[in-house]
Amino acid sequence: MFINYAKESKGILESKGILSIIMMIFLISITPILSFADTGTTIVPADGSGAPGCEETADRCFIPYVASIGVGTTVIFSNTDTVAHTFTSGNPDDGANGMFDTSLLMTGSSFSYTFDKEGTFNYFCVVHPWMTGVILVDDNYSQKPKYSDIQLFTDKKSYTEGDTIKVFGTVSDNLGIDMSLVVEKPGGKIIAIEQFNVKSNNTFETQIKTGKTFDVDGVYSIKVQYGSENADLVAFEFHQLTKDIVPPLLLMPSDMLVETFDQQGAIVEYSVKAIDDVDGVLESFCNPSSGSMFSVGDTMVTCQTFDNSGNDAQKSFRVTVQLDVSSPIIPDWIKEVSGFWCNDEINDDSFVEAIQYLIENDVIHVPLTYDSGTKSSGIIPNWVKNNACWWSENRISDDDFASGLEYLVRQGIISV
Ligand SMILES: [Cu+2]
Repeated sequence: MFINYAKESKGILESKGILSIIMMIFLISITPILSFADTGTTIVPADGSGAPGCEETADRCFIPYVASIGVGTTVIFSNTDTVAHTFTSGNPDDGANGMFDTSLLMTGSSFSYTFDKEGTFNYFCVVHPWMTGVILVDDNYSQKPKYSDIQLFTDKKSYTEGDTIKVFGTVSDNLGIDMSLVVEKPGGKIIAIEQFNVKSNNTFETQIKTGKTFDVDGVYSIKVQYGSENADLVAFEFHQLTKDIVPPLLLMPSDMLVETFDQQGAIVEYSVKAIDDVDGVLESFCNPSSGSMFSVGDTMVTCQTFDNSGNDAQKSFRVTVQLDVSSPIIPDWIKEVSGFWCNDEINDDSFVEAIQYLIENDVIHVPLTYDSGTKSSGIIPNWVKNNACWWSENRISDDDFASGLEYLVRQGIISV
């Protein structure tokens, strides 16, 4: 603790020299300044009090400015500042009264004095007369309630993994002791205990990092205890980050049967969708891809998708491409019907109706494609009509015309 350090400081100084002085200034400058009412009181000069100005601050030039102690308490005057000061009983106007005097106290040095009688004792620094302080010695000091109201806050009401909880507040009276803090998780189990200083301006602050001990969601509480009697409580919610461990779902087509006249196989189009409980609709990747050439026989199409948390799903379906060895049978007089369409004597719908009628009644035989998985726009492409025109004029073969009809079947424009 700070007191012990101050008591030993002279010895350290004498034995270790300059390096120790530098070390000690550093240590003292980061050591919080407290008064310990029960075990003794330490009074220090405010940092930089060698220049005027501290007398206008809330803390004044000696900290604490007013030290309340009981009879028999030993006060330690410790020079934690970077310049020499004196702690001299009396006041700047009347001068030293001879009760106590540290004389010129160098940086890092301390001086102790025990107050044996009640009274109000003023003191000052001879070198810097704007520095004044008061010591109140009270015979009943130990019987006084060591009680302080506490106001306790957290910077937020809700936290999640990785957050730092800022805890801060004020006390009505500085008891000169450490404040203790306890964090409880839902169910009341203590997961953290900490001790920290109350500052000389009656405020306190500390931080709690949410770590592995924050392992359930719910309402956590922070309790601070200050002195033997008083405590305050603040609650906050904690939620773990939600982790997506559920894989996405692939929505697959049924197995497909495709007929073709082409010995190379058939172009097969299909559609695969993927959804995820967290990420919504996802992209999927299939091999072989939709719209590629499938050779005659069975092909397993394997599809895969990933959600944004790296969970994956994999599914497959079968595409069977069947070679239709029979040649398309299209009676010659159908050319006449194609000619009607070509010359706009019948419209698209009538042509489709005619072809459908002839397929259904086995007058025309074309390869069939089941469950193509694609939705047609219902519009007959120009090239199909061109084919019909050319075929009616004997400019293209029956097979070429049949491939146009096959396209219409696959698109669902002609249903069979
Ligand atoms: Cu001084």
